[in-house]
Amino acid sequence: MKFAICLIVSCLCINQIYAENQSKVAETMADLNKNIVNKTFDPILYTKCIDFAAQKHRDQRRKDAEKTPYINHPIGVAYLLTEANVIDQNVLMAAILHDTVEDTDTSFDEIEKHFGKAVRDIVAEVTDDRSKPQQERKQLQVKNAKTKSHEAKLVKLADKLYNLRDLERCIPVGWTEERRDAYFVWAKKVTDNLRGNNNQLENALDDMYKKRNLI
Ligand SMILES: [Mn+2]
Repeated sequence: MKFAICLIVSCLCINQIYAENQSKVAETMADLNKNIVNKTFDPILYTKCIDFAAQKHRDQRRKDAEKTPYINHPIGVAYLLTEANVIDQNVLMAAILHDTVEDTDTSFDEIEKHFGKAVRDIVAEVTDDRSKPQQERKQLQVKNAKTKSHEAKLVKLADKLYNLRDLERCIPVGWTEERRDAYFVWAKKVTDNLRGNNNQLENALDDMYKKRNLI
C-alpha cells in the first residue's frame, strides 16, 4: 500500500516537472514568434541584406589556400551570433555588413538608406579607418574596444571568434606560424576589452586561447 502511494506521488511530481518544462519551452517559442510576428524581425529585409553583402563582396576571396568566397565570413559571423542567442535584427544585419565599408566601395550612407541608421551606426563602430597604417589600426582596435556599444561589441566578438577558428583550421597563404601566433595574442587583447557582453561567445573565445596557452 505504502509503495503504491509513493508511486502515485512520484508520478504526480514527474508530471508537474514535465508540465513546467513544457510551459517554459512554450514561453520561449512564443517570445521568438512574437519577435517575428511583431515585425521586429523582417525576413525580407534580412535576406536583402545578405544579397547586398554578397554582391558587394562578389569578387573577393578569403586568404586561405582554397580561396573561400569572402561572403562566407560575414554570413558565418552572423550565424555565430544566432548560435549565441543574439537575435536582434540590427545586430545580425550589421554582422552581415560589417566588412562592406572597410573592404568594398560601399558607403555608410548607402547602408543607412537600405538598412537604417541603427545598422549604419553599428557598422561604423566596427569599421577601421583605412587611411591609417595597419599597425596603428590594430592598436586602435585594442584601445577603443571598451568604448564601443553593446551591439558593436557583439559583432566584434563574433568576428574575432570566426577569424580565430579559421586560423586554427588553416594558415593563410603567405603567413608564417609566428604571424598566426601574433594574431591570437593581438585578438586576445582586443576581446579582453569586449568582455561582459555574451557568455557563449566569450567562453568559445577562451577555448581558443586555452589551446594556445594564452590563458
Ligand atoms: Mn570581419
